[in-house]
Amino acid sequence: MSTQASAVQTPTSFKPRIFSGIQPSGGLTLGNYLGALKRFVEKQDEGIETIYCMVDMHAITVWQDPEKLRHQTREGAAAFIAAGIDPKRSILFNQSQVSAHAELGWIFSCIARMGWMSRMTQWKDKTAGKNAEAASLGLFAYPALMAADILTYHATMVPVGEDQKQHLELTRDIAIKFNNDYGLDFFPVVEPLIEGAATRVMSLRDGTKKMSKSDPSDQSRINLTDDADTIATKIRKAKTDPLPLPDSVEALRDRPEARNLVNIYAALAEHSVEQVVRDFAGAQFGTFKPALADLAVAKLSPITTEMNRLMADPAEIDRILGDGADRAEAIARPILDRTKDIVGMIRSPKG
Ligand code: AQP
Repeated sequence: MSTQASAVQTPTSFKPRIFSGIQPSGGLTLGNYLGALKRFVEKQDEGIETIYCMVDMHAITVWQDPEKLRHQTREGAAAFIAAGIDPKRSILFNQSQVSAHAELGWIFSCIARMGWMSRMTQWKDKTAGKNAEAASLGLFAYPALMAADILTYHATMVPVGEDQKQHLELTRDIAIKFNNDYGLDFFPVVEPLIEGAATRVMSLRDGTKKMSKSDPSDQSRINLTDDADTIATKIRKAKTDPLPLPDSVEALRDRPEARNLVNIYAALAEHSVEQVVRDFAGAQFGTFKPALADLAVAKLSPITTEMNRLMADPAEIDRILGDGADRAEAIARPILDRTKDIVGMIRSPKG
């Protein structure tokens, strides 16, 4: 993909702006925290304009219980704030409150090609072994809506985990094709920001599978709502191999479970993987796992406590999301209006 990448470059006139989102399709996991949330906070603290979203319209591409969806959306917002997102400095809202996402999503569904969509590995993974004919049209079209989420703000950078790389390439292709089709430089060609030691946190039960909030096994993940004892138990029971930790990063290559735990340690401690390997060279998992559990509890427990405090006042979370939606709408609406003009749609003269 990205075959058209050289045709239209990001003009310097696009102001640096970050957009990213998380689906409230379950409780957030350590994977969401290390791959996304923690880095969202770093970007905010670097002083870049940051827009973050609970993407509830993406969540319903598979059926969600309505009460649970509302709860998970609020809980996800609480996780953002507890992890360090300041809703005054960043914009924090839920996607369905800003209709520009759906409107631009439709326009992009008409730009994206069926062939592009059917090559998406997430679509293939989520329908593997199932009847793809019975999957929702929304699940197939998901990446076009994701492109709209990003481009309705003219965002230039998107911090994500490794699993979203292909969707961001598709976002670039949609922007490039739109710009080429209409002969102008309207949408930026976004940069994925995939950084750090834990861009792909793996399941605690299978080091070859991504840690995921919708994995049927709760033992496969650490949830941001887990208490200290649960975190320690899950780490103690995490699948490993019988060897001690090696003295080089290369020696972890064919040991997916050991590599995953080392990567998690490095990301939580904010050390390099090399340093963690140096510190624990020759250690048995009986030594390493308790050290990892202590570190995970020290880093995650304050977040869980703050999430619980925030969740005691759901009306305040709704107020924060509503305020964020108003500020998001103010950025998105003029960009959507201009898109409609470019495409040839008549808008009300009343504006
Ligand atoms: N295991 C992971 N490691 C690193 N980053 C991860 N992310 C998700 N899982 C990991 C990053 O979190 C952000 C939000 O992801 P999402 O909720 O929109 O969807 P997802 O990637 O499909 O996450 P899940 O947990 O696997 O959700 P379900 O189970 O509902 O499909 C993204 O930046 C993602 O890269």
